[in-house]
Amino acid sequence: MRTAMELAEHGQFTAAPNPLVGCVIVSKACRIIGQGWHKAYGGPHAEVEAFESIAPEDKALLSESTWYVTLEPCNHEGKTPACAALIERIKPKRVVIGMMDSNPAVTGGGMERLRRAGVAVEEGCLAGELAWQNRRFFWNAHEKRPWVVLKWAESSDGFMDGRPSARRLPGAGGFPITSEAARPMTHAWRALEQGIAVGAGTALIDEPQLNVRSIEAPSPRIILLDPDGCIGSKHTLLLRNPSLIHVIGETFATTATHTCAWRVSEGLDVLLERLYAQFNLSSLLIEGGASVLNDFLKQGAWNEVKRWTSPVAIGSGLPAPALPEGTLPLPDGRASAGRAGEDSWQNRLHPRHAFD
Ligand code: AOF
Ligand code: ZN
Repeated sequence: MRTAMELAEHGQFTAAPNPLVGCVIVSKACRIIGQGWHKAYGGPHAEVEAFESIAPEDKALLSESTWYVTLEPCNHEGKTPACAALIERIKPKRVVIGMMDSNPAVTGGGMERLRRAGVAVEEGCLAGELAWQNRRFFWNAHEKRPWVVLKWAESSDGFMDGRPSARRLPGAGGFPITSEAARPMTHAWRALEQGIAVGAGTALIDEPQLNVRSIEAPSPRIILLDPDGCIGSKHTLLLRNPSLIHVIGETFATTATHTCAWRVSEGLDVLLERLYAQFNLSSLLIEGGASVLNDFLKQGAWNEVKRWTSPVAIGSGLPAPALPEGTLPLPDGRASAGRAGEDSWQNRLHPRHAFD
């Protein structure tokens, strides 16, 4: 199951909003004869990939095989046929399932179908670690909203930007806090989430690109939080990103193809529910600015914080948000802090995830 979990991780930049799923098929003599993972949304599921990886001369071993799958095999026709139907047809000896699928179209049904077909089914293997691996997927199913990661970088004395407010004007550009060594990790943090959101102020002042550059991975979809309609149609984020979602109050006009109507007074819970319902966004990285980050913190509308701290003091400027009280380290001994060059990072969880 651990091998299956490691395989599943290969889908980390491409599977969303689907879960990460891995599958290992083992012969009666305990030899791995097939393995696969769910590579991309809309593509073949892990079980199909594993089945198709089996060498022709090993096909005869299938009837006595054991399948290790990190998630309950699906029992529904989605974008691909039901994996439980494939396994039912093959009728292996045993299927070991990491966790039940929380998708209402599946939950328990896949397991039930296999049992009815005479396959021995065991469920609940490495469940704690798999719950973390698929935290976005399970959170989406239960809460009907994206998993939210707040990200910022601050100086050693707690500022996000050293300039006085009079110099933080449209087009002024970003104010780098971290050094070059932090870049690959910063970009991996972007690639891990399906959407990346910034407020109108950051879009206007920093003119960020918000894409993934220093690692090989697709860029997340941009969400521009502009409830007061401050961003004109000529802004480069709008011009360069046809998939951008412009979150804007109903009374304002936009040239964006994808829009989400929202007013600040409705609160962030409503925004998150709307983004999930309209765009099936499984996760969001909130990149700033400070007031947007503070709003998410104040309203408790977040799951993880990822924060860089540089060793350099800048004396004054825009205060960074405070890390809330009671945040938790990541579960199962995963690193919740580390360094890249001179900069250090922290990754903390919302106190509500204590069960993890
Ligand atoms: C599996 N194995 O590898 C994955 C599963 O639209 P579809 O057909 O791709 O179905 C997506 C749903 O299937 C997803 O919401 C989840 O319930 C399940 N994912 N199931 O047996 C896999 N990725
Ligand atoms: Zn499936």
